Amino acid sequence: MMMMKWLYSTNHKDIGTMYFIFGIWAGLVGMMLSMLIRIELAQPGAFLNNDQIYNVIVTSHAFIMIFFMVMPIMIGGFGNWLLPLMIGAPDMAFPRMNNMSFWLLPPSLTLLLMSSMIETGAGTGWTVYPPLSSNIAHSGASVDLAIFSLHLAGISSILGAVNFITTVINMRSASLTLDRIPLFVWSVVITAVLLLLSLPVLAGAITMLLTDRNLNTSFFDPSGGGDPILYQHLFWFFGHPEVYILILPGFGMISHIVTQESGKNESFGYIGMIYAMMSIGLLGFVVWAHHMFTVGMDVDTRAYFTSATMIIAVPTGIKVFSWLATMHGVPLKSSISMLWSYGFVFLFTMGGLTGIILSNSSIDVILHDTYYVVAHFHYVLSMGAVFAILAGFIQWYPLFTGLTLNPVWLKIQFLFMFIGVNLTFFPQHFLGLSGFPRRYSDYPDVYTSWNNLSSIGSMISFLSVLMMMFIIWESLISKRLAIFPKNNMSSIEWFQKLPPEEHSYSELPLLSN
Ligand code: HAS
Ligand code: CU
Repeated sequence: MMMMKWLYSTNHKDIGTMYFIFGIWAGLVGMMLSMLIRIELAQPGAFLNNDQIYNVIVTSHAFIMIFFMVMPIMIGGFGNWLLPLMIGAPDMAFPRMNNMSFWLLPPSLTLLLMSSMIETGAGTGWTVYPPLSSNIAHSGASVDLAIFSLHLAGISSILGAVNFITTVINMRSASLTLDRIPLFVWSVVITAVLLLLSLPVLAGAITMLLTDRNLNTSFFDPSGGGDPILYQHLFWFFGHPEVYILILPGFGMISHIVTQESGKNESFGYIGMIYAMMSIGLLGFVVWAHHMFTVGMDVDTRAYFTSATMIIAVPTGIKVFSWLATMHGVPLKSSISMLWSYGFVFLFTMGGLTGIILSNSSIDVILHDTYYVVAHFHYVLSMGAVFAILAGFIQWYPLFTGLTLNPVWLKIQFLFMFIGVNLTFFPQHFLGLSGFPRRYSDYPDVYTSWNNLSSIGSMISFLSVLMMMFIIWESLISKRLAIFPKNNMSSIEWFQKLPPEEHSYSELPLLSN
């Protein structure tokens, strides 16, 4: 039965495909929520007329984009599809656990959506800080459902992480020594280690919050000897590694695409790239309090977290300059996946530089909880992570489907999205610098112009996403088969003609680095 094929699937490609479909659907929901945010903020005065609802929308937007769009697509979609192929493994190490990782996500997303539909919703922000998230400011079951949602998503990711790590350790072909494993595979393994070490801490924090809310513990309640700052430490010990979880697989994909499209055999500084990702992963665990500079931290602790954070610019710089060096010396190529890669390198670096500015504790005391932070993380996410996803999707679409996308339309779509996201998020730097706070639904007149421009930008990005959906739909109905230049065959012919033992994916020009 057709339904059983998907429900019971143990095949890494089918599971990868399900992750893509799930992630794209969640991405559309997340985008709708973001449009509501930009409509509310397009001009002074109320649109929703309810600040709690506004905050619920902001909270679900973040949760959905992080846990149900970027992570499922990057790790679940690209990881499942590409990682076994790139290491010559027949499938993942634990195929049935792989099925469970995926199927935990729909119930998790359902719980999150339900939390918004009952009572007042969880208007806590994705950080879920007490006392706002405690049972006085958020009575009712909404926050509890959001916590359960995170529990399930966390279990899904931990199982996935175990699976990827085991697969790469046990199932790679004998010739793949550690210094030959493709960079995308390295990036997923490092991401998996980060997940494995950070998610249990989040699980602990939200479970303590759950018992504070329902069982009269007081981990985070000073009236019972607890401390709300403890929650912030636990959350950010997870939260900072999480932001690298969101970008590292993208780093891996960009390395492959840049190398491939520049016609080189390997990435510039391949070994350095591995050490850079390992350093970013390691350092990511010792910088968490740069999110908490305003809690009343002593000056030495501030100095430490500022310096440790800034050091991450070194390995990240190694990555940026290695991508540039990989592109160096050959004529600039304007294939679509390469356009997204140029965009990625440029705009991710912009977002990284504003991160360095925020890492200065004395500056952060001014900018914390303003739109400057919002601008920073949308440059590294909406233009870093999302650009990497689009680059990868376009690069490997022929492998996934055997079909081709219309390159002319894709180029126009890239232009729309490039203009849209920059128009949306660049003005947010100015808003932040002039003191416009995050998570507020209204503002005085002075902030109107930049907010209005930002909302117009978001409409342009919205249009570009509609264009992308049309381009994919057009490709699926017109069924133009992809031709692999090496043997001049379509992917279907290629599979049919070769005996299975010769299905070596290194034959595929699309994967050959
Ligand atoms: Fe960040 C807040 C600092 C990278 C995501 N970040 C966030 C939030 C998110 C996020 C989601 O220190 C908000 C969380 C919330 O809801 O409150 N971030 C950094 C730094 C880096 C960084 C230093 N962030 C990321 C990535 C993300 C991400 C990657 C997701 C994909 N971030 C912060 C800080 C806050 C913060 C503060 C808290 C703000 C607040 O008040 O709440 C680095 O990893 C970036 C390294 C990359 C580069 C660019 C390439 C490097 C080159 C080398 C030369 C550059 C040098 C620097 C030597 C630096 C090219 C020179 C400096 C100049 C300014 C010229
Ligand atoms: Cu951080």
